[in-house]
Amino acid sequence: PVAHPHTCTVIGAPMTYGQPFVGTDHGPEILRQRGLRSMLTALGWRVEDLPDLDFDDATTHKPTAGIGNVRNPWLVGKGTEKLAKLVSDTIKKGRFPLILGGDHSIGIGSLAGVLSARPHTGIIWVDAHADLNTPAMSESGNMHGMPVGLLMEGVAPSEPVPGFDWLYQTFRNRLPPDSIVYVGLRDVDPAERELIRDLGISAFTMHEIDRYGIGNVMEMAIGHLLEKDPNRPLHLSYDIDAVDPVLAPATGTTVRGGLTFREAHFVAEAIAQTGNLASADIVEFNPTLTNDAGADETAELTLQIITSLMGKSII
Ligand code: HAR
Ligand code: MN
Ligand code: MN
Ligand code: MN
Repeated sequence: PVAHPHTCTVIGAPMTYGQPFVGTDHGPEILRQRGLRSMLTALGWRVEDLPDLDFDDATTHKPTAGIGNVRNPWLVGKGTEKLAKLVSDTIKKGRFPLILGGDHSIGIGSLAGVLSARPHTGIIWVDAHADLNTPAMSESGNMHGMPVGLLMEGVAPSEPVPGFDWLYQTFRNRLPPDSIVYVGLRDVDPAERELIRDLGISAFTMHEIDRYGIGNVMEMAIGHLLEKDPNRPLHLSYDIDAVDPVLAPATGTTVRGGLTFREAHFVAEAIAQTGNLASADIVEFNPTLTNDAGADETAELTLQIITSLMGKSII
């Protein structure tokens, strides 16, 4: 089964400002060089490949430093505004946005765009981390730890972070806590843990994956999102650090004890098989943080995961 619709718009989102390292900006170009387009074509997709978004032009006219506890809010804010508009427009044209990170702060733009075009979307967040921080909660100030927090109903700050006025004007839809499921968590901040418990957010951590197996976990995760509406559109946000760092070393915040090779693929295959997947991002690949072999291996794995989520089945 192939995910729908049939035209896929590849959106390069080479963001680095949501975390401390350069290098995540090379993700889109490397995946393209390794044959992303032909691989999508082979799966039956018509591909619209856009030039990467430019996230550097904001540096010339806005303050770039941290504000309060948040690092690079203007740069992340202006960049994710562009992404939100593009994602929303792409969906309204009936196309499948495939968003290539970049660090996970781009999730602010993806979620805002998806929720604007299709407010009822269910979100699958595959990550070692919950990314549920708000500026007030965050211990690091890095915005790649905040995309879910900034978009969730009842969690999002009532006043905009500097650079995020757009999120309080045109893109005001928020995500109800029961409209997201986490898969693969293993490094959650105390304040995030408290929110997950208090709001009853559905979370399948590595513990549940060990306990029930990835097959049952994906059935429960997808079941949670589709129980009221089997036709509900789904958005997948896949942080490559969900995968065990032995397999995916080229990423900024590795945490041991992650998804195995097959678990990493199964997650993508199970979501593709629903037929409901309507948009996706894959983020946090950083080829500069390890040796060449590690970067190659991570790039190849990322490409294979994309292939699986875009509909490749084994037979
Ligand atoms: N929770 C920590 C923070 O907010 C670590 C976040 C690390 N994030 C990512 N994204 N790589 O998942 O700073
Ligand atoms: Mn640049
Ligand atoms: Mn993440
Ligand atoms: Mn992560």
